Amino acid sequence: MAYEPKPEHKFTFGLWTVGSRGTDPFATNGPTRGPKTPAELVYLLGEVGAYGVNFHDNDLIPIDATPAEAESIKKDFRKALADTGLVVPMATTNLFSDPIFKDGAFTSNDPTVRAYAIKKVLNAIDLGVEFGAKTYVFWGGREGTETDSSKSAVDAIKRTREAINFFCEYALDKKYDLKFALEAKPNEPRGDIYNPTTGHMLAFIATLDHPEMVGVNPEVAHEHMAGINFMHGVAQAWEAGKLFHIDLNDQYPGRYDQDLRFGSRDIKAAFYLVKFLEDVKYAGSRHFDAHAYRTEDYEGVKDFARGCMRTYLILKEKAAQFNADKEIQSILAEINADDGSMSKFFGKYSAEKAAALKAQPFDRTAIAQRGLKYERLDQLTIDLLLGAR
Ligand code: GLT
Ligand code: MN
Ligand code: MN
Repeated sequence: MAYEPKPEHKFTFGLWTVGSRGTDPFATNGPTRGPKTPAELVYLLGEVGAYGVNFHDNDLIPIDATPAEAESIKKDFRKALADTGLVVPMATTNLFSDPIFKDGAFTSNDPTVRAYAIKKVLNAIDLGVEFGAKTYVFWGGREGTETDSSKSAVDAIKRTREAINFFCEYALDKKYDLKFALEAKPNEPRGDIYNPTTGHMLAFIATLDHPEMVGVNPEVAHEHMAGINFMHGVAQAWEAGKLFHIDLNDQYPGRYDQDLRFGSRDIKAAFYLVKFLEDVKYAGSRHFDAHAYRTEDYEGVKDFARGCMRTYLILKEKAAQFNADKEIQSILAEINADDGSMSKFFGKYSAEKAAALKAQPFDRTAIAQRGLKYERLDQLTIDLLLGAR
């Protein structure tokens, strides 16, 4: 079967993604899909061919479950994993749904909220590790403000740093084989969220006690909400050795957080992203953090999940086609031509090099007049994506 998902593709979904019941802030009379248990969602993911399933603590165990209820849910979930062969590569904590987090978790002004949040994460880490998670995500959905009269933005960063440092030490103390991935978002549900982009997160990570344990989990929609080029941020994270996880979906800029099916809005951006991940041989999960339209029943949810994986695989094939296309590659070779005459000016600084460079004449006008063939290159890419090539 063409574009069939296989375990080696590492396609994963969150319980909260295929488990989304088609609600939104205006759906006050209720969702359009009935509830499914975590185990039922694992069977659904097994049916569509996913490799793994990720969860928040409370996707699996409701926040007010009794210990006996928790045990029985875990038992059913474990059986579903064994029956389907699905794995749990990533886990995370819900620090945003409960009203206690209305003004943040790690960044709340209330020390009892901050302490509760840290306790909740410690338990959630144990739960994730129990099911084999090797990556632990932090998305600070409520870590922000509507009014900046309320909080110190510097204290917010300091408190977040202290919390992440604490979790790193906890994982080391427990000898967990775990790394952490920080996920940025500019706004929603808060008016503004701290550390709003992947770039902010990368800068923040460098200030931690154990920066080697912490990377990023960039999400397509979140960077598109910020109006920036997602692939560029992913490339920067990759180059810094910090691309620990990735959340794939889609999003129209300037709108609410849509979490659309991967590649359903900006095919060109999705293509460059898949091409990047495949070219650099990114080995982590391809996690789809998206959900089906409110219009769908669970058959539609399967269509949605299959569609995410299918589009990824089609774009992967297109990336290979791009790399093998003689005309595209000859333009790229021409653009990147280098006769070596400038090599003596690059690399490590020396006083001689600087002096030689200052003495070197450049025909600025002639250089600027050279056409770069990017129109042709882009149209060839469009032809390829539209199947006209
Ligand atoms: C929530 C959010 C996502 C995060 C999840 C992890 S939860 O659905 O919209 O972007 O990745 O906490
Ligand atoms: Mn996400
Ligand atoms: Mn999102």
